[in-house]
Amino acid sequence: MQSPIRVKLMEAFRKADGEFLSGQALADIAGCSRTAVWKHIEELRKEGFVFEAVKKRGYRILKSPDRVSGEEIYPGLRTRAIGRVIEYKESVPSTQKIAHTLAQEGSGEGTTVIADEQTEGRGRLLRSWHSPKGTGIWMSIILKPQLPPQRAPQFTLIAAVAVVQAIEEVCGLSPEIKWPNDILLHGKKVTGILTELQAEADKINSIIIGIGMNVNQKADDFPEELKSIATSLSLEKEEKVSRAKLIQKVFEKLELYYDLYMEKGFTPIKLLWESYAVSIGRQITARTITGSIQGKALGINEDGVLRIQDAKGAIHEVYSADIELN
Ligand code: BTX
Repeated sequence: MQSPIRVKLMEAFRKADGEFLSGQALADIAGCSRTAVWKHIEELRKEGFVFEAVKKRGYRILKSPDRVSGEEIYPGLRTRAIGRVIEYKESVPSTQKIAHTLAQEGSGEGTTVIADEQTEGRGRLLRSWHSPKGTGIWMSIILKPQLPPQRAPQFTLIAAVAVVQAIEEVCGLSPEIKWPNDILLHGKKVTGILTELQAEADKINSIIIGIGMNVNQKADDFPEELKSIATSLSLEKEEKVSRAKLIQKVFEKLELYYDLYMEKGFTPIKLLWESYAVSIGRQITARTITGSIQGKALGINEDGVLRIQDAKGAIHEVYSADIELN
């Protein structure tokens, strides 16, 4: 648990947005003495925060370390449920595993596991997800919609729209979506989404949305086999990106579209998703576990299933596959 004084101080600094706050104002906001404020500021300095202190004006933050614990994310977070409880871990095998356990143990909707590093990050179909320390966003969000399990795949698409819009707003970049779960920048993967389920025959207990975002990796941080297919936001933007700010925006967008989906159904999400999809209208090859299908991607149906028309005019509905643009 973070000290409540510290949380209040961080919130005040976040709101001040680089402006000075006097020692007295900080003491009033945090409900403590000015000496206590000073002690907390000294502690924060040791952790990598850079403060400017000026007589009669007070303190302002010049630089914050790029961290992803609740302390950085709670201040200023404008959501009802998503990200309101954050389980932060420095290094774990996979945030998905922890989120599954938390969901089973009864953690509430919106609880999110975030790690600074994953040593066994997972993709779909037992593939691995490269999740090096201090560079990306590796997180798993628990949702508990009262829906039948068949609706679960739509959540990958809801999350994809949320991630694309968060990247647009925070970084000013324009990502595209490759069905079903890849977010691309200039044709290279910048984010992957893995949606998993805990369910009974007729109802979802929990959906675990795993989001892996490459944020501040340099080209050399990627292993050889990923160099030609993966990129990071900072490589594309050519400057460092605040992971905490981006996480907040993903939470806000995800909640917005989750609420919209629960209220109005999948149609508005489908329209948005299609507006970002790179594969629609193109010739593609879809490799499924049972074989490959070649043809034109027509779009997705109301369940989020990809529709492909082959050369003979037959229409195939694909639930899970890897897509190659021809
Ligand atoms: P996917 O199966 O679509 O993609 C996995 C493939 O992507 C790998 O086989 C590899 O080729 C490539 N890849 C691996 N790591 C990266 C990377 N960092 N950037 C770009 N490409 C990569 C995608 O699965 C779903 C990924 C979800 C990851 C999150 S992170 C938080 C949560 N915890 C966890 O273990 N997984 C999820």
